[in-house]
Amino acid sequence: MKIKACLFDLDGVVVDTARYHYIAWKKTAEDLGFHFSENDNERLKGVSRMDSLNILLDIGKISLKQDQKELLADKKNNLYVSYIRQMTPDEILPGVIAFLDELRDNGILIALGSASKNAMTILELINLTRKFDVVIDGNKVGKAKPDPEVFLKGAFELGIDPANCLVFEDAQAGIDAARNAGMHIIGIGQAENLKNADFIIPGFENMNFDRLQSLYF
Ligand code: B16
Ligand code: MG
Repeated sequence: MKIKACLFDLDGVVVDTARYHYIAWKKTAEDLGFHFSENDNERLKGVSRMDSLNILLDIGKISLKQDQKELLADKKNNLYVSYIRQMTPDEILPGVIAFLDELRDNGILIALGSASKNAMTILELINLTRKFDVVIDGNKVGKAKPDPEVFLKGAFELGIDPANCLVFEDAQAGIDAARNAGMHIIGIGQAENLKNADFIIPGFENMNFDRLQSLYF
């Protein structure tokens, strides 16, 4: 059997937290005196908090010292956390719960591999923590995607060879990270935005264990 574990990204795969990130970054940019568009926000998907701030400052053509950047990143995060505090299980993307349950019923191990330092808070709020055997988030890794660390740690903690792991990712940085980890990859979203995945699906509504078997087993 080729696939023994599935690793899920969080933002854009399990839930759509990108919109909360966007309003918090938009406010941060406006406080600095420039506009930050939804299109600009696409560049931040899957990217760590500090790397996101660096991209934002680059767009606004602003240069700041490290300590100022840390204060700004904290401020943005406080705003973001105030938004996600209202999240409920209704925000889990369609088909996700059924697919996770089917994987478990078929003996496939499940991990979360997210760049977010807020991943545990989000999983608790949407009542999904217990569906994951292992959670690797932004607090557990030193190197951001596209470095493979987040997924390699997940595979290691599950005790599964990376070659038997399948990653679900919505961001190019995450697909590159999974590829760098030597794993199989299904991209979530539009093919034109995602390069180098094995397959692309729009979401989990039509995804099930039979389809997975037909693709990989
Ligand atoms: P935080 P993922 C990523 O989540 C988001 O896509 C990205 O926009 C965000 O900057 C990053 O988490 C860090 O999030 O500020 O909460 O630590 O897609 O890797 O689940
Ligand atoms: Mg993502």
